Amino acid sequence: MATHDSQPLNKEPPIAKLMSSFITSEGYDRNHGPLPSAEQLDEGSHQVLVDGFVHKTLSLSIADPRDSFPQHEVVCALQCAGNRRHDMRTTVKEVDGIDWLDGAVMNCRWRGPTLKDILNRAGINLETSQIPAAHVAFASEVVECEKDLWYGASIPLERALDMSKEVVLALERNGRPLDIRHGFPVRVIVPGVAGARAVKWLDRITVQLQESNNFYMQRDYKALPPDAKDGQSAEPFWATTPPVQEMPVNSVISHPRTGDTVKLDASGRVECRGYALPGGDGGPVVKVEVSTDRGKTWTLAEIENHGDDNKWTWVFWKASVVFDRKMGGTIHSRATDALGNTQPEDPPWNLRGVCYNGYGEAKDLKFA
Ligand SMILES: Nc1nc2c(c(=O)[nH]1)N[C@H]1C(S)=C(S)[C@@H](COP(=O)(O)O)O[C@H]1N2
Ligand SMILES: [Mo]
Repeated sequence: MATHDSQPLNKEPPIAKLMSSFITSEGYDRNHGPLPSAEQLDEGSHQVLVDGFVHKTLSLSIADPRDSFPQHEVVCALQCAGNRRHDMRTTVKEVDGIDWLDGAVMNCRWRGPTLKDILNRAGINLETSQIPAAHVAFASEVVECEKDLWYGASIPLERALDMSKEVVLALERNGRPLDIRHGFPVRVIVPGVAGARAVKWLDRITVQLQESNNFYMQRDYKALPPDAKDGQSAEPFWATTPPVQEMPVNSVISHPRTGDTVKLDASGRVECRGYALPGGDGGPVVKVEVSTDRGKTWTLAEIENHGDDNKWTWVFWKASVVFDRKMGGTIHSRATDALGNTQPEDPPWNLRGVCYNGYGEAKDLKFA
């Protein structure tokens, strides 16, 4: 594990371990405050309040979402918006934030009631014309965070009400009750959307007319325009830049890695591998290409068969590439999803280094 911090706990598995299975058992950890203790999270007494613009305020025990709503299962990638920040700071310029490599992502099977069913039980109390601008806010007041007294985020109400978006209140991860690290007893899972909105240790759901006012929604997790160069010049842009929601299409090369010595076979080939992620609602990933001549020509990679529903999941890919030693040892990867979203070569730099999705890259390769 690359541990970026232990207090709060922020760490990511090494890429080979992360990619050892399609469903991730040991994923990354991203915390803006201490992990709650078991005493702070008593399954018997934990309540989730549902309030705001609803006809009936609900106070749900943990047994309620489990026993009195249909359970929905979704396999999706959960990724920190800061995944690949290291690549933005090393290929473009310095950014502000934890130096995540490409392991701040996990692909898991989540299970619990849909947020839509919960909201329907409470009843949305808004005019039709108010719905497009409304948000559903999530909060956890269990522990104090570094920059706010609680953790919170929100998503557009329309996403929550659209069954095809599969927003769930997860009680289980990979067939087991959540563990504390990943949000026990209940967390939000919003497929296609930045992990920052997947509030752990959830205790409140509010239908409201504006975004969550939590620090991590308003003053963090925004792709600020390039004119925001430092803390001071960023000031006016926090209010005018939307919070990150959908994550961009992406791919990374897990083998070989930058600086590796690779063994070419008799025909000058080497096998490379990696993962790819769809952009927002655009999944599944339908194409991954690799290039050893800095994007002049591309070779189609083979996408592994992971079953028939990969709308929200990552996919693993592999390709055998021929090296022209004169071109030097660099491989790039580029993913495209079903909606036609494709990785750009050089996405715009942003101060917080979020949503980096430039071509996947393994460079400075040496040949054996
Ligand atoms: N209550 C709470 N929820 C939270 C966070 C947090 O610090 N506190 N971090 C968020 C962020 S930024 C991410 S990327 C994911 C990380 O989830 P994980 O720790 O299960 O990997 O949880 C989100 N939910
Ligand atoms: Mo995150």
